[in-house]
Amino acid sequence: MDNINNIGSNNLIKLKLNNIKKTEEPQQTQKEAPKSESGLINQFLENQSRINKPTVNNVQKVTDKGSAPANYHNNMRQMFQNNEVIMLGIVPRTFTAKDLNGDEMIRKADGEKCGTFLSAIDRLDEIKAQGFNALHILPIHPTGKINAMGTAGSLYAPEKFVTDDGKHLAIDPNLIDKDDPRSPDDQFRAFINECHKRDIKVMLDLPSCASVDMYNNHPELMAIGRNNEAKVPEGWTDIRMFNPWEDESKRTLNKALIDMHKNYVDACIDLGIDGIRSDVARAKPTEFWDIIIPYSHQKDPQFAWLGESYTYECASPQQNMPYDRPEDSLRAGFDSIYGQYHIFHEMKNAKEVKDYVLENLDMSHRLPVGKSLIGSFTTHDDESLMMRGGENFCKMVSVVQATLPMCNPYYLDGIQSGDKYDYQYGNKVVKDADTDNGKHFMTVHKNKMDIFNYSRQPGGDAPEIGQVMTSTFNMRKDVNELMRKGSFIELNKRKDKDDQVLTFARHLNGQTALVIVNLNKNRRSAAEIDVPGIKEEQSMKNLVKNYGEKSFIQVENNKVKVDLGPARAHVYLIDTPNIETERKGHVFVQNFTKDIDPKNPQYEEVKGEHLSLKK
Ligand SMILES: [Ca+2]
Repeated sequence: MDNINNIGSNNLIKLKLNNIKKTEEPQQTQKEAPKSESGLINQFLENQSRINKPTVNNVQKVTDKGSAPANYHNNMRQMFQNNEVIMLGIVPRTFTAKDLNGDEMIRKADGEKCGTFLSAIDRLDEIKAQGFNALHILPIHPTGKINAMGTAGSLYAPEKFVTDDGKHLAIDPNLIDKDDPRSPDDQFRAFINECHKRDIKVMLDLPSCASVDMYNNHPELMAIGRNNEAKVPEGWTDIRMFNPWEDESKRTLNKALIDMHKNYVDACIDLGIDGIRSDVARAKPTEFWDIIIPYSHQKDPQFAWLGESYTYECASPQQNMPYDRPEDSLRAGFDSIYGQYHIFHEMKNAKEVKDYVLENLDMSHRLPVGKSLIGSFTTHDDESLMMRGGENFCKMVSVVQATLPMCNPYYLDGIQSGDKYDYQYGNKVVKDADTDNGKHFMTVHKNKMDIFNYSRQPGGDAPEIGQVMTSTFNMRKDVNELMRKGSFIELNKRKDKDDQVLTFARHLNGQTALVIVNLNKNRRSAAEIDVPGIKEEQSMKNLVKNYGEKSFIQVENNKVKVDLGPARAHVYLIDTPNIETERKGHVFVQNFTKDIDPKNPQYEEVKGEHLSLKK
């Protein structure tokens, strides 16, 4: 644990507080050797031994690398239903890119290589040791060259989705190692197999639109406006909308587009892919997903679906793009959606965060069991979390997304060490490019992960973010199902006039975690929190790694007084077995029990013994 006090000795608050013996480890004699601690230590040692151990591949014959794992079976849907997914978003062409001259771009002329499926295997032990159990692989298709963004073309402007015979995924040739005799399918499959050997699930990104090249080659798939014009999603000149309809007035679907997506699903399942992340799910109607998702389940009942669907996207309508309907997406078969955590940094106070959590829990009771969100705090469509509050803010978000109900933690590669996605080549003109835009312009979106160019491997210079992150993942394992299935309990607080202290408890089977977060990135925040049942002398086990400016936490009977460092977040295991009874009316649960027919959703209040729903 990092208990270094960073506050200067002239800090009067600190001196005053020190005088009354407050500490970050709440006062307690560490008399018991808590099981949780030994669990954490064991996990740490296990991780270390995993890192230090020569990888299995070193002693295997070369040909074993990429071989199929024994007895693998997909359970990714179930993982979403249990909030078990811990996901990392990666771009294969940058994931292991080798930038030799430090200009952050990859140029073949400089002897540099972008990442391939086979080279990506080299980072899987690192990803596993960090605690991830699933990858979101951003699109892997060859990119269109007409109107292309960047020198490599946008990942979301595919030239094709499947090969011309419809039997295989169309794979970007840059991701294939030309010195390896295996076919593109077999190289991708080797990577997937190596993920599965490490219990890492593989979810592939299905783009929502086509490149201009594809639009020209496949008019039967494409949306055409009243005046015979292409439909272009606002702000994206390099892509074109598909036409999901044969006849929209009769709600009959475009068979050619359905067939292409069925082929896509078949090819994914054939490769061993565990699920699909559907880009801009609302670009197709729910009737479309109502066919494609059940189709996938005929072949693999555990094939998982993550929809890029937001709660309030309709607040900012986009030309040529239908409104977002997250509940309908979940009803149509998506297991999980993005939700709204990408605007977490704009939420002004604890009430806004809590209201959003309760809104989702409430929604879950109108849906089949176990529908969830991912912790979409930073995705490739957003600025780096580093720009939204810096290193300690990233760490705070790690703790928040590991403790919120209904939330499967999600990271974008590079955030683990604080990548600002600030590329020195950004928006400059270069001489050589794969694209046909005539400008060779290295488009980047400021402080967003580069999805347009051959770019360096993601990563920053703040590795401590990853340490805090991994400690939160270990915590989730260590407290069994508490963070995944426990109730969410609102707590009363006082003396926090700007409402900057987000605090709640999670409870399951007699086990309680107390979560205390200072949402303020720049200032300390203090509060008195009512925690019914907590005792002055009781043990409070710190569950996540400390960081940043020190907090002071004092436990009294039924009360915890806190003075928190900027962006500090704490999680303590406490002994309050009756907290749900004592907070009756303020206890909320996700729907894990009542399966609601998605075709005939009816809201019914759940009247559990100690549970109540927000009305
Ligand atoms: Ca370079």
